[in-house]
Amino acid sequence: MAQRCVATNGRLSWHLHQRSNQKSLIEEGAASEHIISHNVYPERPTIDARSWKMIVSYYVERAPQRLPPLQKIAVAPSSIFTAVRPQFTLRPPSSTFAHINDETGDVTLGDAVSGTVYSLSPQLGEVRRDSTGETPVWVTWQSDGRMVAIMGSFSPTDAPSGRVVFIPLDRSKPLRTIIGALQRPIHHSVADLDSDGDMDLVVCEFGKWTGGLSMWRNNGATYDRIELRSGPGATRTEIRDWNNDGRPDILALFAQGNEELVVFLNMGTGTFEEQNILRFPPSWGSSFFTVDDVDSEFLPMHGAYGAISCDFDLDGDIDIAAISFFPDYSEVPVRGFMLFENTGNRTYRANTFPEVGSGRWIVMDSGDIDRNGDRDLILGSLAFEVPGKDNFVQGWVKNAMPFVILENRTK
Ligand SMILES: [Ca+2]
Ligand SMILES: [Ca+2]
Ligand SMILES: [Ca+2]
Ligand SMILES: [Ca+2]
Repeated sequence: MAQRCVATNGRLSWHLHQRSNQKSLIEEGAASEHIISHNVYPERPTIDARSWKMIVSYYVERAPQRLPPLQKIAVAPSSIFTAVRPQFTLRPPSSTFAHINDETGDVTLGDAVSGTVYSLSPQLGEVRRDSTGETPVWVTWQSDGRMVAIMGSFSPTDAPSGRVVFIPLDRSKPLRTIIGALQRPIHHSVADLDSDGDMDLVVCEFGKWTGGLSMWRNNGATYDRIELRSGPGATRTEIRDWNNDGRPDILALFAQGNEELVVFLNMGTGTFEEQNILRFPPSWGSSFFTVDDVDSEFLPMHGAYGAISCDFDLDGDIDIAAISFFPDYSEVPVRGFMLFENTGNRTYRANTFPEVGSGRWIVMDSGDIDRNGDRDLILGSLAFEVPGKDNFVQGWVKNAMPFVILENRTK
């Protein structure tokens, strides 16, 4: 891992030493303004070639030839969850979110290839579809409709081609853009941050080399931007009153370059105080966080991509459901989903379901889809290349299964 990082940066540095190439690195169109104004590729090298070589050798000489193998834990078939395959199909499966509405059990699915938001009943029949443009990626429910973040471009770019839209429940009303010209927005949260009685937004613009995290203050007709942090990698936020002073604060994950968890404490009047909570090495590839009171050991899982903590088996302790988008595909069963069932004394039993290989799980949500008092799971699949294993992708495409429901058998 360390060697690969250094090699990648080495190429970048080499480019930076060829001044004539600076232009070729900058994306054309609207993205170039962002890249140039943020000085992503400086006109002149920021260090001399000799120093750069010394830095490279420092890391290469100390990097291990191989990463130490993860501790293996046995996986058993889950006695808690049973997989339910939906009749609803999409080919290829390219789910970008899969959401269970806690109040109703309704399912909302984002599909990258068709640029569509699908609404399904709790019985998984299609109720409606809304065309949104490229890659709807996050949804929140309001009383009269849904807010959806649209990335604008699935592929990395700095172009401001994303937006947040509102899809009214009333089908006679059209979909409307709430905030436009965003740099690959991948997440939004809704809360009344300025305590004036209306809902404001916090939008993560992941971007590529640039991007940012902003609060969007609701002024009635439009939203005014208050930038919290500029830079790429804003991934996810959770709004709660983290310091118990009565004002809602923003916990945010940044996952590009400076990987860290940061809290923005709400000082009122639209100002925030930024405090670092956790910082991770830039090679970790942070992708998700959730907050719960868990005394946990480190649970090994290659390519872990998302986790939900919840007492799934209703025995009074918190279990952890996790998905991996980059599992080891030579393993059977492939560890694309694991339920870490809490067995007390900080020990966990790892479960999965027999059909775990039938999708490449990229998104997950929990909710009580059958309204019987226990929490079920939905896993969304994206048929994405597995180097050297074409048969996997072909299988997923043929299967055309955009998601699976894991029905909780506790109740
Ligand atoms: Ca407000
Ligand atoms: Ca607070
Ligand atoms: Ca439990
Ligand atoms: Ca249930």
